[in-house]
Amino acid sequence: MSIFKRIQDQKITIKYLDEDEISQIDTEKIIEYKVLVVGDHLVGKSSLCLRFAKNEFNLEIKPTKENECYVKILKLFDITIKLYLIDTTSDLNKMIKNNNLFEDVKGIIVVYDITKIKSFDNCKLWINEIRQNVNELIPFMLIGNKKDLKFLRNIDYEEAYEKANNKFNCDFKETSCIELENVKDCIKLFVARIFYTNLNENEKQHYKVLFSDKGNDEGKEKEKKIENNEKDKKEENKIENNEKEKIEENKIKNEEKDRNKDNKIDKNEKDKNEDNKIENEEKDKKEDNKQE
Ligand SMILES: Nc1nc2c(ncn2[C@@H]2O[C@H](COP(=O)(O)OP(=O)(O)O)[C@@H](O)[C@H]2O)c(=O)[nH]1
Ligand SMILES: [Mg+2]
Repeated sequence: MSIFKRIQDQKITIKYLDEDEISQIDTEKIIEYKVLVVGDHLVGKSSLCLRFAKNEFNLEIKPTKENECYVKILKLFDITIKLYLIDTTSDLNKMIKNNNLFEDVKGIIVVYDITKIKSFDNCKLWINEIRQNVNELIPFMLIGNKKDLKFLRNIDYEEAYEKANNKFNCDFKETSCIELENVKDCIKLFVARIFYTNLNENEKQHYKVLFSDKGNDEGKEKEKKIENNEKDKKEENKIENNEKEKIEENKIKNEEKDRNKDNKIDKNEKDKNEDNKIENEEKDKKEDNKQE
């Protein structure tokens, strides 16, 4: 089963929801994933979180003194996932002593800098130590960051890929926090991995065709069904919103009409008053003339 391949080929889409879409979710149906981002100092853990959560990049980013949490809501098939990405300090010893940190963790992202050999070598340490503190089924992902610094590269893609697959038994990607979509795509893939890892046997049967390359046609059909359901729901919402908009528009139009009517009546009154005034003045003048 190749989750990554199917997502990369755009056969599976994972979408980040915007504020509007989030407000329409049934909160009871959200599943929550806590993911830790770990690795050596200066490899780009905070930058990765910042790019993921706010789509920002900052060359002058400050060192992380306390663990920080970034939240994002994603949609995978008919599932809504609330992802808590925890940006950690770069202190492995301190981390190991903090039991709360590993509670309910669903995945670990280990980051190194492709220009710094030591940060890559230390990944073994990070992975081995953390594996002793979390459930053995929890998926890990290795990320080689700063891939934009091509001329300073010290770790080959192939070398890291091979090590991730054969030694660490985890997924592998390279990222650059300077690029716009790259980090988000990478984290989406890991979310799909966590999702699949956490399915029970029955659920696996249900989602297997969606993830598997073999069941392409059946998978596509199922995906289409889900997509159509989503579309129908959206269409319903759209119609409802259109109705609401129309009612609002009519209300404004009627108010406008009423105001115009009032103004017209006011004007007529004024005109009449003005006419009376002139008439009276005329009369007065005539009276004056007569007296003279
Ligand atoms: N060129 C480049 N610089 C990066 C990238 N990611 C982070 N940096 C820079 O690397 C430095 C350390 O980043 P930071 O996120 O604080 O690393 P952390 O200590 O692991 O959290 C900062 O100056 C970042 O701007 C990247 O993808 N490319
Ligand atoms: Mg940091």
